[in-house]
Amino acid sequence: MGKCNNVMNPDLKKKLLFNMLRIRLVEEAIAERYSEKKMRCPVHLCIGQEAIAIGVCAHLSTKDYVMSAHRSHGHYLAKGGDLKAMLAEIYGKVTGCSLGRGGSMHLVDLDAGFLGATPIVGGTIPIAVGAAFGSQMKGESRISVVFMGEAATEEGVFSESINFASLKKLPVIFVCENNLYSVYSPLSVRQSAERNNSAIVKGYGIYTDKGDGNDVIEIYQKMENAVGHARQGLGPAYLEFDTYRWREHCGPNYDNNIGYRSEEEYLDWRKRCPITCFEEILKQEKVLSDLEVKETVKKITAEIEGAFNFAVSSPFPPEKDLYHHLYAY
Ligand SMILES: Cc1ncc(C[n+]2csc(CCOP(=O)(O)OP(=O)(O)O)c2C)c(N)n1
Ligand SMILES: [Mg+2]
Repeated sequence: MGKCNNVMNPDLKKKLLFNMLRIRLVEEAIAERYSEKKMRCPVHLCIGQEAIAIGVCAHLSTKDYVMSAHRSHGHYLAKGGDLKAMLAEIYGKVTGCSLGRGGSMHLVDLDAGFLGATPIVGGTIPIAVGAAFGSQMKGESRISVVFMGEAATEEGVFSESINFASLKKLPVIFVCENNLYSVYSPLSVRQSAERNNSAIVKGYGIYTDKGDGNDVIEIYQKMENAVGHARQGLGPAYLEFDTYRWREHCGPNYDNNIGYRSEEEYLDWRKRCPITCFEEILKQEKVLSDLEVKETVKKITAEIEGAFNFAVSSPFPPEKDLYHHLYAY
C-alpha cells in the first residue's frame, strides 16, 4: 500500500473502497448464516481477496464478458451481478441466477455480462478464450476477462488457451489470483521454486504484469494498461496478483489450526487487509470521513438484509420442472 495515486479522483477511490466493502459484508453475512443449514451448497469465500475483483472490473462495462471459477462471489458482484439472485441461488431457490440449480459455484448473470462460473479448475479459461474469439470474428469491441486461482495455471488447458489466444491476438485478459494455496497444498509442493508464470506467459508472446493483489489502486492501474492493450487489438494480457484467502478453502470457518499454514502467516496477511489499509489511506488524505463509512455500512447492510429476505422467502424450483434445463437441444 501507500502507492495510492493522489491525482486519482476521490469519488473513484471511494467507489473502489465501498465496492470492496460490499463484497466483504455480503460474504460475512453468508458466513454468519451458514450454520443455519439453509444454504445447502458449498461456499468458497473470497474474504481478503476483494481488491482484485474490484480493481479489475472497474474497467469493464456491461457489454464486456467475465468468467470465473469456484471462488466467484466477488467477481460476480464486482461485474454488476444481481445480489438478490446470487443469494437466492445459494439458497437453491427458483429466483436464483441459475434458477436454483447450480448453487454458489454456478453463478451467471448475462444482463451484467457475467457469462458464468464453474468449479472445474481451469475449466472456464478456454470458454473465455472462445468468447473472445467470437467477439473478434463478429467485429465486436468487447473484451473477455477470466479470473482464475494460481492452481489453474498448472492445468494443461491453461497452456493451450494462452497459446491460441496469443496466436489469434484475442481480446482476452487472464487474471490470476495467487493466494499461495490450492486447498491445503502450498506452492512449494506443486511448482518448482524457479517457476515464473509471467516469464512463461510472456514466452507465448503475451503482455504480462504482476503486482500486489491487496492494493486496489495498483490493480486498477495495471488493469488500465492491460485493458488499453486488449482494446487496441494488440492481443491478450495476463495479470497475476498476490493475495491471501482468510477463511478455510471451502466453508465459512477459519482452519489455520489444522496445520497446512501457520497462524503467523495468516496474521501477517490480515495486517495487509485490502479494505482497512485503503480506508486508512483515504482518511489520511482527508477524502473520507468516519461518518461516511458508517453511513455506507448502514446502506449496504440494509441492501444485504433485503436480499437475504428475498432469498429466504423465495420458493424452491417446482417438482414438475425437475427435468427442465438438463440438456440444450
Ligand atoms: C480439474 C479439477 N481438479 C481438482 C479440483 C478440486 N479443487 C477444487 S478447488 C481447488 C483448488 C484450486 O486452487 P486455486 O485455483 O489456486 O484457487 P483457490 O481455491 O486458491 O482460490 C481444487 C484442487 C477441481 N475442482 N477441478
Ligand atoms: Mg490458490
